[in-house]
Amino acid sequence: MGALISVIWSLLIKPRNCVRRNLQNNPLPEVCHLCIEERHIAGQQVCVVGDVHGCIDELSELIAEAEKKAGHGKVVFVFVGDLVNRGPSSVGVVRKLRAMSSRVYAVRGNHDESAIREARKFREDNNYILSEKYFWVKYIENEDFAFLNSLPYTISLPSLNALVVHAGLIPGVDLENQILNDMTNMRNIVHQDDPFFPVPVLKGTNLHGQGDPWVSLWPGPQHVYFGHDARRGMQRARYATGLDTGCCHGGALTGVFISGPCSGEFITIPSKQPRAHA
Ligand SMILES: [Mn+2]
Repeated sequence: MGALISVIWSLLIKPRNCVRRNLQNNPLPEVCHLCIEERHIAGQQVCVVGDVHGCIDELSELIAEAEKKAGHGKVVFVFVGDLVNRGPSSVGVVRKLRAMSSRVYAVRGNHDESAIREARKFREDNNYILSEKYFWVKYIENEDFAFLNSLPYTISLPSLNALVVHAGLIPGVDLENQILNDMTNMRNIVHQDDPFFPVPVLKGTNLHGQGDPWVSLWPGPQHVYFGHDARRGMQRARYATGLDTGCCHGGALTGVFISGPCSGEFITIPSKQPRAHA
């Protein structure tokens, strides 16, 4: 019976969920869901870092602080995305992370996705008019562009039972069948009645006023580390940790160790950016 329901479910739901393109029409990365095996992080401590948004000084401080705790060259950093836009140096952040390549992983956020779109359009047509928010994409090199394009939608670390995504995930849906735009944008989940299915379908939304925080419905057992929700700020649920503490709005840049002797330790770098008006 379970198998039958699952087949019917996949026929009815999967074709709709299986969105193989993002809303920005960007090419998909070679790997949408990256898996970091235990051997890739052997002898290292993993530190997951919240939304950087071009805040290069705070990023440098956080990296230095993490290496002070765990040892120089002994930290693998995993970023929850939104590396760029808003802060003082998106190009600087991309270059710094590229320079640390073998010890840096990142998922893509909605700002990375839209920056890829703008960079792509500008590179196709140098007369393309960039809005002020994206002026910086004029200055990226081919390697910077390739770095942004390579960002996956999720990173899993099975040996740590951890999963990293920018915005959120719909419970009960395989990674391969998550909607790309949800993973970069959702904050809440709404329950939508579906005439073809006996129980309401869960849908992601980025609107704060609708539905429930997705974290409140995430059942584990994987622990999800995410960003994208500066308004809710630090979120610490049993199976999810939200790390967007609004660095670009004058808050802080937050990182947390998820392995090794420093496991569970947070690093908080106060922002140097002006406090945003509410
Ligand atoms: Mn975001």
